[in-house]
Amino acid sequence: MLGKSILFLTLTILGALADKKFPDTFRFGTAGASYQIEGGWNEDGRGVSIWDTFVHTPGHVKNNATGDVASDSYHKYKEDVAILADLGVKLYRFSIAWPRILPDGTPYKVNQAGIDYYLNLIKELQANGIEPVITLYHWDLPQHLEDLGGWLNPQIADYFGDYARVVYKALGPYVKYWVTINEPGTTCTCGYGQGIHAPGKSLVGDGIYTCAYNSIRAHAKAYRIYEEEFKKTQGGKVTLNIASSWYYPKDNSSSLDQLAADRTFEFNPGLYANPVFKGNWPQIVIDRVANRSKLEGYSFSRLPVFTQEEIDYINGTFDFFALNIYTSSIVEYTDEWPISQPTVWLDQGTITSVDPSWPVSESSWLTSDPPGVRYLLNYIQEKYNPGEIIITENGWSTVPGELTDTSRVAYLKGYLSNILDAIVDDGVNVTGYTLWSLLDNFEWAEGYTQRFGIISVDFDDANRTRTYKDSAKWYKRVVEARAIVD
Ligand code: GBH
Repeated sequence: MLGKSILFLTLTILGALADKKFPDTFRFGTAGASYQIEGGWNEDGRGVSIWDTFVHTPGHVKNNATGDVASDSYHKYKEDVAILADLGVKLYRFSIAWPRILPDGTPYKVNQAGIDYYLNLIKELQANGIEPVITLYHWDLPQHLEDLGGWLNPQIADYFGDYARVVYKALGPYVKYWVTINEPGTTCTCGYGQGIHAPGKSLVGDGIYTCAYNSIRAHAKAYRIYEEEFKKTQGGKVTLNIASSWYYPKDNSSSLDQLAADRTFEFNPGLYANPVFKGNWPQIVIDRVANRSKLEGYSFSRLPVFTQEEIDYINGTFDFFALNIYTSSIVEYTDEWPISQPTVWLDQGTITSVDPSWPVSESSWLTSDPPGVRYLLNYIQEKYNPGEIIITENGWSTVPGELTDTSRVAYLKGYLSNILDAIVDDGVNVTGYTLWSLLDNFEWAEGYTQRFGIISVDFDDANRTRTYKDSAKWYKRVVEARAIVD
């Protein structure tokens, strides 16, 4: 009798699970980025980017791999779109290579061949009922602009604005979703802080903040240009995207750990989200950097000060929240670190770790904690009230050649079902999800040692043959059912 009722209960719960559907307002998709997939690095008038320079200098990337050919999507985009169509997805997020459009980054010379490539890609997508979500900047800065100081040069905001205008003009009639800058936090931390990404600068005490300041100003410029010159006729939406983990306090009952978790949020996603969604840097960041700068002997704060005019110009430059979420982190309070060589991590002043029970991917930084995404979505909705949230990246890395990618399916199943709960049970307005990534691709400093694709790419084959992994077959069924399937 008991056995029967348990069976009945189980079936009822399973039935309810299968009934839980992603609403019509929600669209599935996949994502990628120009330098990671295109190749064709010196074809048809494309200029040189900081990643070309970085990878062509030995010692920067595992096995000295390059994106010269990458997944060859510059030539194989039609095949890629056919895969997207087969998967049944409705969104495809890709980025524009700035030096393909403006070879040296400046608008005096527009490379029509570059524009045509993206026009053709968009045409192919739309013929298959797939909507483009376009990132203007996913890290391939024209080398000429880096020679001028890159993201440390305040004028980068004007250069970026001019570039954005050229792209809006050429592609805007066909595009409704724009992301200005992909994860400025990663550019600033990895490119101008740790030096592990192009342009390879290690400026951990101040360069990261200068880069953050200029990235936010550049984003705002591109947003305002769209708003003033294109929005009325093109009717699209613009935002920047922000990578965030979910931050748990180490001890739930410790208010100091809770304080530390909040502070870690503000020093990472908050540094970029606050100026755009609320106005100015997070106060806790302003206070802490000013205080430590003073103790270090500075007469000013290492965190650049926004003028009131800048605060007003930047505040509100979003039409939705674009979130990249991969993992969670556990945060512990600690006493103030002693004064020594300044770094943003000393400014933050917390201890972070991961739970040993969380599955670890091929990339050691990436562990799986599915409930984290539900907490984070609720937190973002509440804190920033963005109206609409699109998850522009979420994914998992496995070893090269693995087609039976059980760990990726487990990861995606966990994250997607928590996203579904956030939408259905908590009422968070998530309208899209572009899984990272469609294809195996050039994973930055890791080269080709880690594979994020749901489609495998054979990088030893000149043809860059594409093969479905189990996760792609699974995702296709999810998209079709609009529900979590086994
Ligand atoms: C995304 O960043 C990127 O937008 C995308 O291009 C990339 O392919 C994808 O992730 C997968 O990595 O080496 O320990 O210092 C996600 C945020 C920030 C996570 C940099 C990895 C380096 C960690 N990433 N971080 S470590």
